[in-house]
Amino acid sequence: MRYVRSDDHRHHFPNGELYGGELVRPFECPERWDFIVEALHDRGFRDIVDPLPLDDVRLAAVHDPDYLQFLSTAWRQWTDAGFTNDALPTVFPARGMSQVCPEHIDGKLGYYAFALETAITAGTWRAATASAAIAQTAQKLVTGGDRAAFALCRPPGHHAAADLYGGYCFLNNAALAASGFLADGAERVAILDVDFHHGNGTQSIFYDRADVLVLSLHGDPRHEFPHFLGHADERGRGPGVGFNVNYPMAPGTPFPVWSEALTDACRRIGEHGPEAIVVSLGVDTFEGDPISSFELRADDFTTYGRMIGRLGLPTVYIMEGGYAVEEIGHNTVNVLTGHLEAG
Ligand code: 5XA
Ligand code: ZN
Repeated sequence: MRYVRSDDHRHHFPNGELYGGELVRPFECPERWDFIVEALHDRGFRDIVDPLPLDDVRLAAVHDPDYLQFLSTAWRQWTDAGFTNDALPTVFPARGMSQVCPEHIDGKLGYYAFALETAITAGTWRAATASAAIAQTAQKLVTGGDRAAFALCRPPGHHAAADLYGGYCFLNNAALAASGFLADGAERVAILDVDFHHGNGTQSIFYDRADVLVLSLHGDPRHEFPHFLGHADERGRGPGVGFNVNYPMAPGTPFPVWSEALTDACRRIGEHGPEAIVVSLGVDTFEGDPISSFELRADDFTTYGRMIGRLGLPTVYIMEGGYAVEEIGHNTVNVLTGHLEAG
């Protein structure tokens, strides 16, 4: 399996993340990438592909133009306003307030952010666009005939909606890959999100559509981030009804329970009959993850990689979350290895 990566991710590393009322070192850190690369290399994944230039037209098919304009200029607007540290929102358009985008950057940050832990820095746009290009390139490899490819994206993407950022995500890499498959001729695609957190951005981008089946296995939003989306009764809208499937699970969920949900998701994917699948691969379901609460063990990642591989579909794996940094590489590569073992 070939994989796509770029050093440009290093341009995004905020000074702090707001967590538990404190500014802490961000959980989503560059070392995550280093540990994954090391594990890939150690276990024989040495076929590295550089990303192609980002296709702006396809980016604009997923994200609103005003949002892209904001993200690409946010840091400059922030420093023009006299600020020098990470750009963080302080005010949000909550219930009963105007939903019009303000002119001052302080207001704009709150307008486009849905969560406060995610800072924008001088290099955020560069890293986010490189990450998006990685996803697009991996999709191209699979459209071109590779059975599977791994997009080593950082920053991750599944929380980013058409015009919202948060949860460490700015551009929705999985949505870009899925819409790339469609643009290159596929009629049906599935996105399977196995990250611990609900992929609220991916859900919202495809919520009205029947051509992209979106399935997400995640911590119950009553207890877990992103809290305001990801319930089982969110099934899609209009022509999209039935094409969004959520599997919220309780804190402490062990692999036997989690894998039952995956079995059901795989069955639904088979029924949908997609020409390709995009896997939002977060390994923060691991029992040792510092910000998550499922109980998957290292070998479980291999087992579920096999389950996905048995679908026998062209597959792009897109890196999402995972914060047990020393184990992230091993767990990620276990999934990829399991997939290959399934043939
Ligand atoms: O998949 N999403 C994440 O891992 C980010 C969670 C951020 C929680 N503040
Ligand atoms: Zn996550």
